[in-house]
Amino acid sequence: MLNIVLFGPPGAGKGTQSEKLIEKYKLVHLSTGDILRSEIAAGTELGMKAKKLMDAGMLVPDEVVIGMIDSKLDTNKNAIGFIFDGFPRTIKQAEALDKLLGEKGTSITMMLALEAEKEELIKRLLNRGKDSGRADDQDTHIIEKRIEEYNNKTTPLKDYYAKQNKLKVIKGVGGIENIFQKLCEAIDNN
Ligand code: B4P
Repeated sequence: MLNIVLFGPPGAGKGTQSEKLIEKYKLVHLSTGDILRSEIAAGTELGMKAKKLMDAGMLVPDEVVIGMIDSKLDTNKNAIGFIFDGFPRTIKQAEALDKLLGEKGTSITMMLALEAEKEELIKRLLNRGKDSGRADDQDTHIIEKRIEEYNNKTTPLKDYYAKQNKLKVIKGVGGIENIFQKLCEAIDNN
């Protein structure tokens, strides 16, 4: 199986590049952000709890997102691989993912880490906020909180995957097509 963790700060291009990668490599796209937003849209209890945290730019509890991924892995038993977009975001989530995949006889192939400067991230997210209706994209302070959460809780994952020799860092600035080509090269040369 080809199992990719697409990694990066909020606005780095994870969602954007996932769309292109799933089309080319026929992988199943698992975005915890998208799953949480669909729970919010459906008005579930989980969604309502998550909304408060997401609107404040904070991470949702590990148990919640781990449970969501567990059930999605079960409903996609015949997949040839997965793109994990926005998951894992903490060491606890990464350890849980390794365990879940191990139980299914597979593992993470690589982490592709997109990098971009804070100013660029804020600009992109505020721009998306004009149309997306996402509360977390419309306020500079909330965006800064999301970046702070990323710096504190999520960046240690780079070391986690580097120690397993699975980390590939890609510059996430420039044309979307150009970044996509760099991601494809990293996958094809693996
Ligand atoms: P996510 O939905 O994962 O979203 P994101 O990090 O904000 O954005 P992404 O990186 O996918 O956006 P993209 O650059 O593609 O998370 C939202 C919230 O959900 C989190 O804050 C958290 O509360 C919660 N959550 C999700 N997963 C969780 C987990 N595992 N644990 C705990 N909590 C979790 O797009 C941004 C914009 O940039 C777009 O408008 C795009 O068009 C533009 N763009 C992309 N590439 C560009 C480029 N090269 N040049 C110019 N613009 C570009």
